[in-house]
Amino acid sequence: MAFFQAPPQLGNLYDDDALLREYVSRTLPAAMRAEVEPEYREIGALAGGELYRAQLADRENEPVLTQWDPWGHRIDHIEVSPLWKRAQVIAAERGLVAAGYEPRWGPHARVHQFVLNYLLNASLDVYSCPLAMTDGAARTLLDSGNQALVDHAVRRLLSRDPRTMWTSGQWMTERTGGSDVGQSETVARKDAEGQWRLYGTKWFTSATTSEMALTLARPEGNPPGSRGLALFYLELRDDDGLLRNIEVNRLKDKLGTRKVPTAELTLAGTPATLVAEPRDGVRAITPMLGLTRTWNTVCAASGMRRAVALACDFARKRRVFGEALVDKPLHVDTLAGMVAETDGACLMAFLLTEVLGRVEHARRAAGGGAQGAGDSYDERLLRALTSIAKLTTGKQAVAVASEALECFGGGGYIEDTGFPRLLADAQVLSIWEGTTNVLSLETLRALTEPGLLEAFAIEVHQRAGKATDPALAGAAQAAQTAVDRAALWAADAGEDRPRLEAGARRFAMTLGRALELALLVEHAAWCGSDGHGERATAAARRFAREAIDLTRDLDRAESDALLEGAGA
Ligand code: MFK
Repeated sequence: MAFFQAPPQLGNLYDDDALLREYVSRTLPAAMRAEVEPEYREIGALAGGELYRAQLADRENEPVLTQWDPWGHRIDHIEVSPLWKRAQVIAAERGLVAAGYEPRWGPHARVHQFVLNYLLNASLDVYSCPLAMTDGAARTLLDSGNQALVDHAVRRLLSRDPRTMWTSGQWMTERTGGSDVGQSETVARKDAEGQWRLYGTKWFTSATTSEMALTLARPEGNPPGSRGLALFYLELRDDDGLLRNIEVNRLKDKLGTRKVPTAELTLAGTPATLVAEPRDGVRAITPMLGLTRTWNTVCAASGMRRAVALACDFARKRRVFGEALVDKPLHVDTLAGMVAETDGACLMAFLLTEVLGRVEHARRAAGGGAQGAGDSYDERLLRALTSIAKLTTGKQAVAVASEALECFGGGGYIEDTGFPRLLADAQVLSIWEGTTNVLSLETLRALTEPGLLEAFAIEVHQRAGKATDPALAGAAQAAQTAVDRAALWAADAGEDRPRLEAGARRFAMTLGRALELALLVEHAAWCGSDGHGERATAAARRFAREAIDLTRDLDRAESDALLEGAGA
């Protein structure tokens, strides 16, 4: 009988995720757990079964832009994939954004929201993109103090009714680029009625099917640079459903995230509302940056878990050289490294959601917006942690997805298995919402505040210090030594800006990996005290064997020589 390879399958994504179940037990109060776990289990079954099958069946459906109707009218209609339409309904009904704002679970609201998203994300074809921006827009408007816009838009962004829920875009990137946003060329001008109108081109506008967007433009006469930009709110369509002086030039032909209708737009007098001051728009949109980077981190962890789950199931089914792959020592070694990286990324992602939840809960308790906040340790930690978590997990996600493709052999390189998408979709995670290098520099900036780096180091020491099992001692020590060396390097570099910048990525990545290792040790210590720590201890020990401390200075003259030889 001819041979046919059985493809890997997914089970219940909650029941099969030992780390997530342990994390939920460790972190959420028992009464809350009793209520939310049935939903996690239900969603785990949906995401690993019906939605995963729908995703494979939907593989070739991509968004389609129709610019003209049969009678010559410009319509710029974008039709999204069937799974995206379903995702829109699931997102509202499951509260994939709303759950983060509902006061019921107090400081745990964000953890709850992101457990839901972690479970669903990899089965919803990057619908996380509009959801992340929707979340970011809600936070930005709430922090802006613009009550009229809060009343008008935020309740729609946070609706649990698919008929009324809005999503939001975030339009920042122009032809001038997505990193140095201060170069933006879009101009804001008031018309005769005093209505602001925007003129310019937005080069990457993800999820152009959203109802509203937050965007940056320079009010005429303002100075150049980011201070002269202002933050604007706009609604894309009028009451007849027609775009308001917006032309969709084309959809972007991207490596991955193919289901996301990322477009290039011309704003030709688009009516818009000023969100806050007619300047300092970059500062005003930073809550959006924080939220989309948090989503990026959770989605990186979720994508890694998906890659590992498929690779592990494949290893059980695939037989080579007389044995299942899962019995081959070298393959086991490869998979184990992937699992340890994934566990570290997951704990980092959920730590970020914990801190975010605590910060927002404290703000709510203090009566609302961002004003008056910013002083607590959590608040100051959050900014640095957001960058460190995003840049660390973005790189891990690409590495694990790439390794997973290799685990499938040739099948990993064939589009209709669905596997190549794991890598193509992971690759964006280190590019959008701040590249690794931009976030490394942002980490330096966020940690220049007096005492914050020391506090970060204490955080790593305390978490790693929870290990009492001698089996964890080496891992704990590796985390503590790495963070200490990173802190020493920063102190030694002092005000030497070129040295700081050249080493910023190695510095930030060391902080990220040291914290992940400390979290793995802390988690293993908790699991051990609960009597089942073998798996978690193995994850910490395995992670510790990979590079944690990357801090070092490299010779600038040597780097220059290398670039010269390469034509730079
Ligand atoms: C699905 C489709 C996929 C398509 C492929 C993707 C292609 C790429 C798509 C994109 O391009 S997505 C857009 C991604 N872009 C970003 O995330 C922005 C990246 N750049 C940065 O993050 C820069 O650091 C930043 C734009 C913020 C630098 O801006 P500026 O012009 O140098 O301003 P500045 O002075 O650094 O910051 C302004 C204020 O914001 C300062 O506060 P003050 O006014 O009080 O001094 C900063 O401290 C504050 N700030 C900056 N970053 C912050 C922050 N505050 C809190 N958190 C932060 N992260």
